[in-house]
Amino acid sequence: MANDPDVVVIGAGFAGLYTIHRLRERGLSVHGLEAAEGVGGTWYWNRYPGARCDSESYYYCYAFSSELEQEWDWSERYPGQAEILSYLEHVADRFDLRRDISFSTTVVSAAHDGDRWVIDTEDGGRWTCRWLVTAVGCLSSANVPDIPGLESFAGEWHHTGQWPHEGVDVAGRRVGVVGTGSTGIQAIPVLAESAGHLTVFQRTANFSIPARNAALAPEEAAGYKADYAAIRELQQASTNGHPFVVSDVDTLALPDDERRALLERAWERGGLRFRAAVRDVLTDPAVNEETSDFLRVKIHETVDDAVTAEALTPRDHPFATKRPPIDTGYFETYNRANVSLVDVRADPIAAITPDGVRLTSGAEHPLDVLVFATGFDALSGPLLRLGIRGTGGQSLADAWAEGATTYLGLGVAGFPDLFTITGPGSPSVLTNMPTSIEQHVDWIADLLGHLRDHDLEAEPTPEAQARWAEHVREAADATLLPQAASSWYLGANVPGKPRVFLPYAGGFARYREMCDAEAAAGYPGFALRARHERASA
Ligand code: NA7
Repeated sequence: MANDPDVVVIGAGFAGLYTIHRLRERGLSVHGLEAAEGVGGTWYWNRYPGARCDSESYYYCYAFSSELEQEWDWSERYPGQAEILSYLEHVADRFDLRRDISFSTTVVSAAHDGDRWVIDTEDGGRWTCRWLVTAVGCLSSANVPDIPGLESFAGEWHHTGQWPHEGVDVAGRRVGVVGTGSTGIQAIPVLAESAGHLTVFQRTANFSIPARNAALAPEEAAGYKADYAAIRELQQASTNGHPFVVSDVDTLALPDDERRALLERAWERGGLRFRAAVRDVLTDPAVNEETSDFLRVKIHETVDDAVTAEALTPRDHPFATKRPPIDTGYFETYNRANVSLVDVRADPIAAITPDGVRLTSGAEHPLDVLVFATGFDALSGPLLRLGIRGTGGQSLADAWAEGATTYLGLGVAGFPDLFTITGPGSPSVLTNMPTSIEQHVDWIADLLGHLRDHDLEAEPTPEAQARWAEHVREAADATLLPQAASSWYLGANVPGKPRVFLPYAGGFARYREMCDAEAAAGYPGFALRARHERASA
């Protein structure tokens, strides 16, 4: 039947593309709905200057096809946005995925009618399916601050996650950037190179580690290709889905000079491996404080002006309790004559005027271009805007009024036959995303196979969901992560959003084992009902 596949998958980024491929292999009919004009998800939208992945290219990619691993050549240690987008376009073509995707198709509602999902799209289309899989990403709902007067701004403004395809001409112009998360830290050095003047509006000073990005030498790339079996094994056994192990050295037991040398070596190596080099950095306050201090000194050594250096030095949260950015020349950028820093925690933005930004003190900052690097309504935001309604017409927004809860991050009680790839309560943003995505999609594919073979529908039980929510909270509380009051992990960046720690902090390998155990035990956390029972009820 037209517009009635077995499965509708929303989104055509890393998650949606693999879902289509994997479910087809399972013999299911599947169709993708994608708001963008092309594939790519995050890498379709985030085209801001400097957009780059913080995972290394040789493992920020799919593992499901060894042919794909061997044929694709990455050019840099950290892949840039355009290169990742080309990779995903290649995957879409190579596995002939586009024929089952409707592009420029935005979902406005998805309701379970007791037997099937009915999905309506903005262009008036309607799709029905037995199983609905969301592949909408964790960071796809842009958070544009509600600042009075924005509509009056005479210049141009953009959120980094909705960057114009044709680019933005900043040459010689007065540019303002609001936000110093991973995105701002990537964009600021690149914008500073061509802007006439760049003003950074910083609310929270951030730690950042040098990425040490470089071209990937052919012999290094060949080495990874030869070693993929071992690399993938390491990823599967890891805490964060990265192919490196967390150090087992007890840093506090080391003499001062050796401890210092360990941190210096990690700093020189750079990237997210820095965190893995320091055991217990996220669980032991003393280890964290030592590491945070090391990084604070680095900022003061890098930034010439002492007042600016201190303003850039984070003192309100332990290192890595907010997502730790990695950078190329971020702190150095503040030594340029055309860059200035404004502390908007001390003097908050009061309004946007036709000319620029006005602070609470009355200070004016005239601008031609205003860039919001202000992040996303993370994890739950992309799901809530789909207008999902489950049993009895209950909306997902109502179900999550006190905060997003799921079972394993994969499904929600009251929403039968809905599966959420990298949903709230899964390791997701604390891991290398393609690794978590493949694990989720494979698990969902197995469950759908089981449901099809036995003509069942599935929905998490409220009890299993409550237990999982408690476990997610405990896993976060066992770390220092909840100490960052302004973290988007907690929903703190979006006014009015319930404060619930959203990702699962218990580690990827442990999580994968729990998912496998759930499947091996016959899915005890799910109510599995014969479909005819509901139909005749
Ligand atoms: P983030 O990490 O949420 O960073 C957003 C930044 O914007 C952060 O510095 C915020 O300060 C700041 N912000 C947000 N709203 C405001 C307002 N109203 N006024 C001033 N400053 C504001 O988003 P990113 O895009 O950088 O990174 C998201 C993830 O994408 C990243 O971690 C990677 O996983 C990829 P705050 O810290 O909230 O005080």
